[in-house]
Amino acid sequence: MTTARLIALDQILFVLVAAAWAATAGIALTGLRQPAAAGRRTRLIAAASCAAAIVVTALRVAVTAGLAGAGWWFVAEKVTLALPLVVVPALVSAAVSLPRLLRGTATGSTRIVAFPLLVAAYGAVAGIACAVVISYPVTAGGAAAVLALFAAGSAVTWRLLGPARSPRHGWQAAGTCVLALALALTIGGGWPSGHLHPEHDAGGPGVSVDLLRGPAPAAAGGPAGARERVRRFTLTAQPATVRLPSGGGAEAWSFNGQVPGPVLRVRQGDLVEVVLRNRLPVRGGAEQADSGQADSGQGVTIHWHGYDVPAAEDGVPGVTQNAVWPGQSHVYRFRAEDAGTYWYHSHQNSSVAVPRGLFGLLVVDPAAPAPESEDHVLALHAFGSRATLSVDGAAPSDLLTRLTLPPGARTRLRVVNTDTRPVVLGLSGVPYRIAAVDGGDVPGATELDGARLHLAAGGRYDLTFTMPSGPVLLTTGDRPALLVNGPATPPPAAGPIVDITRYGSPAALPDRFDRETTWVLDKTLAVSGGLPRLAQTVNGKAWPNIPTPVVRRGQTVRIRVVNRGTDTHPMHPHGHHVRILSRNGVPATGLAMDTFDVAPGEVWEVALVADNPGVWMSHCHDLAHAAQGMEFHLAYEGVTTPYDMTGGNHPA
Ligand SMILES: [Cu+2]
Repeated sequence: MTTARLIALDQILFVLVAAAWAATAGIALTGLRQPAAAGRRTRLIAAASCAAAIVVTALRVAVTAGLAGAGWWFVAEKVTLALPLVVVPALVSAAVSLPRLLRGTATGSTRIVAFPLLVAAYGAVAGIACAVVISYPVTAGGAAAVLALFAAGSAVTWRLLGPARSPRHGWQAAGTCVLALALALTIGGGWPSGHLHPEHDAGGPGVSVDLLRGPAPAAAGGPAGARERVRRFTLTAQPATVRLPSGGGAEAWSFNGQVPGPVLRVRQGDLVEVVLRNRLPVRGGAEQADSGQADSGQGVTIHWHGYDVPAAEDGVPGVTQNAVWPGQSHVYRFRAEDAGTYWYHSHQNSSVAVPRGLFGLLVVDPAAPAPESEDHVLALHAFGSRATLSVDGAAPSDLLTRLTLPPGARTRLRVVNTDTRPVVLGLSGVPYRIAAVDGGDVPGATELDGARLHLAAGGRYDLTFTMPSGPVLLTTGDRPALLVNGPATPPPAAGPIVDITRYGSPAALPDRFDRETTWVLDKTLAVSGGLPRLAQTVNGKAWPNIPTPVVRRGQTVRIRVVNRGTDTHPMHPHGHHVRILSRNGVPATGLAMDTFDVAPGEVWEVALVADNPGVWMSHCHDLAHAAQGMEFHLAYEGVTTPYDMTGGNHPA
């Protein structure tokens, strides 16, 4: 059974275990309070229920043992806390309560029979609480809170089951529980304090991220300076309406009035200069816009997704710049050193802004002539529930898009997933190769025929093939999205999904690491936005309380990413591509990726070479997950940022 299935089964079982013990205790108490003869049948039912509870408890132990095989991260709190709290009273119930219920002995034995059953029920409920409150690593606060409630409940129950009961005991019991919880929270250190930039203390006095800029055209100079091409673009954030061919539509935010924004197509080696202007509506009217006052409407930035630009050009509000408010502008500059397929999007309120349209495509053509005569860039994006495709920056379509290509033409389709969910791609009618992943060429890309591809949110695949005489069909999910040279339609690809981590020929990978770090992803109770809430967490904490990994320039870092939750997380470290080392212990070919999809139960190991100093955002590219806490910084020693989350800066 896969780890993901074991995680799901475990979640069902811990509810079943709690229900079974609660039912057993309830039935037993009823039977024990009835006269000896009349209660006999009820007590036998309680005995049967007890046996069933023992069986489901044993099942949960077995499932936990199975999960332990996938790694300690999946079971730490279960083995140390959740299971002992139910297994120990379950064993006592089997030894003490079960024989007595079967014998029918009742009079005077209520306390000794019912107490272990009730405690087993409390233990099982405490196990559910563990799942909500505690992630990995197990925290003293969470463990103390669960233990205190369990102990208080058990103590009060022992008292209430005793001979002398009075209403006063009830109040004492309630008081004990409240005191226990308060004590537990105090021992646990209470809620962690929110800090906006933990990396401020990391490097002491150092260089500001603001100084890590791209080259200015005037400063380019040098022997090659005279031949340098500067490509200038202006992107204006403004409202627009998206009309879908099926009849639907959406009020959008756009760059230059179009969604997706313009395709920025440059050549490797070009200096790219982009002026961002914000002409989105102002909350307080034109006066406020003129004053450039912060938080006066929807702020905008541009993040170059997958392009490892100098830190100051990375477009993250509160980290590398302030959000650009309506009426304001900002200039980005970077040299297009790497050829490939990329995209850009706003990083201010990104979980709202990107789905709403503030994105576009960036293609860097190689300096040497490309072998393909046909080269098209395809953006996948969902407007609400409508999946759409845009070809070469044209208006998106939720119907089948048609394209005509000359047979025999060497063709490259650059597929960009600008959505917040992964998509399964199928290309049929022609054998093809994945020539590039996340912008980088794949060495030794083998030919695929009928195979399907899993593309992470934010990820890109370049698919290359020679256009056949017949038609070619691209499907996204179950949807026929692009038909080349119809009207005949080939059957959709239905082959197995390619394991992208094992595609291409093996790359030379680092075998020595200067640092190791583990990110355990989960959904758990954590403080986010100043309040405890069910958050998407990394190592049990949510933004801004996730500690900042600090690296030194030149270090090679091994990052282990463990997903112990039930959601898929496309992890996206800014400013770097990581080399995939392994997935679930299976060695990878070492492809370089900037967005990698960690499915439930998976363990990925990736290598990051710290070669781009800065303070970098690192987050889940399911942007709703980022907004729910799954984002943090990766900082370089000696690099500080003058920006923070005040003034309306809000990256998620
Ligand atoms: Cu996520």
